[in-house]
Amino acid sequence: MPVRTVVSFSIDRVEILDQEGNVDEALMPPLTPGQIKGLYEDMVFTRHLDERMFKLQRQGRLGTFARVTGQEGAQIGAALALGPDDWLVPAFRETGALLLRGMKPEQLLQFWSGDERGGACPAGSRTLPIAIPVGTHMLHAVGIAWAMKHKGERAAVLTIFGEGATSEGDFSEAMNMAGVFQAPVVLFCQNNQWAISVPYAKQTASSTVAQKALGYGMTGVQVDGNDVFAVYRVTSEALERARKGEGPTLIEAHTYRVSDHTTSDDARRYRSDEEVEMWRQKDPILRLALYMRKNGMLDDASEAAAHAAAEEKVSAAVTAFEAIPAPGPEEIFKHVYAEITAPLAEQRSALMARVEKKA
Ligand SMILES: Cc1ncc(C[n+]2csc(CCOP(=O)(O)OP(=O)(O)O)c2C)c(N)n1
Repeated sequence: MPVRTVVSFSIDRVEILDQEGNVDEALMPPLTPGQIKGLYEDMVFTRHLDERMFKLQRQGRLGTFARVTGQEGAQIGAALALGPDDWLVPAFRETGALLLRGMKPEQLLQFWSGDERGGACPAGSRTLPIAIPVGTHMLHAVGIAWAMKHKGERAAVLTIFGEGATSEGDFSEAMNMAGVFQAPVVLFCQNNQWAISVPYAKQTASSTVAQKALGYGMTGVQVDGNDVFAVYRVTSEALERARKGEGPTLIEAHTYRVSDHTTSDDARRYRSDEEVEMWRQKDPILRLALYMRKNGMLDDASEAAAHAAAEEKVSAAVTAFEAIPAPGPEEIFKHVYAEITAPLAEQRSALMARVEKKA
């Protein structure tokens, strides 16, 4: 019998906005100038907050956190595609997406200062808390999506994770469940090239993350993650397919982690300055600003005003964060179980007795 090809595949990569600020008009999503301005302001604010958080951490006023500089286009473009009935299930590097979902910046600062009360879901928004364990939340996302399918809700789930998370067993389980049960979920991988010090080439032998979708019977697409228009378009289309019952999608947003992995890392020990500089040229905010300038939406004065407004908003958030009264020691027993277990209740009593004795 002759050998036949039973499957062959190709993966699309979507790009709309280039490094010079030009767009492919045929693919440009229908965003108004007001929406584009809003998008720009959100990205600028996220960058300013990230930079201030870094300074606060170095001053000992904030704990270890994962920076987002360079990834604003990917996560804000994706979150912008969510509707009010959709869910966001984030990992730990999603500052921009969380802000877009209504999380107050002071609450984010509270979380990264180690105060668990800051981990609460933003009120009125279908958004799960930050997930520090790599990859576990992808399963929660598929579970929510599957439940929504059972309930007949016309909404979808967006979950964001890094390419390192695709090496976890959880990724395979989530992808398999999503494919088999046609769950209305969009699995959004921010492939930022590095999982701490592990480069993409040592993470997987697959030439793209997107092609992994095919093994699970779902659509896979790669997008330029530093092109906010392309990310918004691809994510909007994937979410709409999911809402219509047309199944899940794996999106690979090709981007770069410009900063260290976290404030506890020094990326200069494992990657070159040239590589970082090359990606700085692809900066998502710079690119959007060039487009806006070409189209009469931005000039020197409005650019400076946007940065000044962002800085002011950041300062207000820091003031609000530092005015939050510190949590009491009993707080460490909360936020894990809805009802405290007997052994934990015993430990809490013992701790509180010691605290009172010392006081
Ligand atoms: C289950 C688990 N294993 C290990 C870690 C330690 N850890 C934190 S982030 C990280 C790398 C994650 O890389 P990636 O998924 O690509 O996301 P990125 O940090 O690049 O955004 C590791 C190994 C963890 N938090 N959870």
